[in-house]
Amino acid sequence: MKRTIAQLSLMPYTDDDQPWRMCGQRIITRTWSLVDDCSNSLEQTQIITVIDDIDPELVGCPADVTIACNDPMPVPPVVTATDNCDMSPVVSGPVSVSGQTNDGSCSDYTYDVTLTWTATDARRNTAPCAPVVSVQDLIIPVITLTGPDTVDLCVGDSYSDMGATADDDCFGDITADIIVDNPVDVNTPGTYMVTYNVSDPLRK
Ligand SMILES: [Ca+2]
Ligand SMILES: [Ca+2]
Repeated sequence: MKRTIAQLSLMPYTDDDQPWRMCGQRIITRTWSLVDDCSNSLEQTQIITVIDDIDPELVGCPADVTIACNDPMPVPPVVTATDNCDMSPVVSGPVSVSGQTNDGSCSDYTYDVTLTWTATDARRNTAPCAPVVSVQDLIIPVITLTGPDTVDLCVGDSYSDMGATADDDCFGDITADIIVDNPVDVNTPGTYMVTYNVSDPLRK
């Protein structure tokens, strides 16, 4: 009796299933054994290669964060990874790249720091994680009067403004940047308001 192709394909087979290798692939050698009614046999092997084409996933990657210029830089957390095939994907990093300058510009004080972790599985599929720490000037300067809050004068008295100082959390002493609006006229009776205004260099 002749068997049909469909019937032959139902014959049992054996697999030599090699585990996942360092190169991230699994090879199955499938051997088909056919025996007809007269004990004539035939073996045919089939090589099945299974590859890993799915990237690993990082666990514990921190989110972007904004901090003030005098805040301490956050301590990088421990970042791990999982993978669909590789039980021990490699995590490298963090690699820190800072945009901070040292040339007297605003980016000396406000800048981004990018921390990059990379997970790599045995197949060399990779997944990056690159949160950004943004260092910003979040606090306005403080003005301190050098003289008293109130000055009483008689018409004709001599008067000179005693001024003020200004300090910023990022830029330090910015007294020189104070703009004074002084409408005092000692020859005209009245109440005058002297105004001091300063902006830190980022808000000019
Ligand atoms: Ca994978
Ligand atoms: Ca400031």
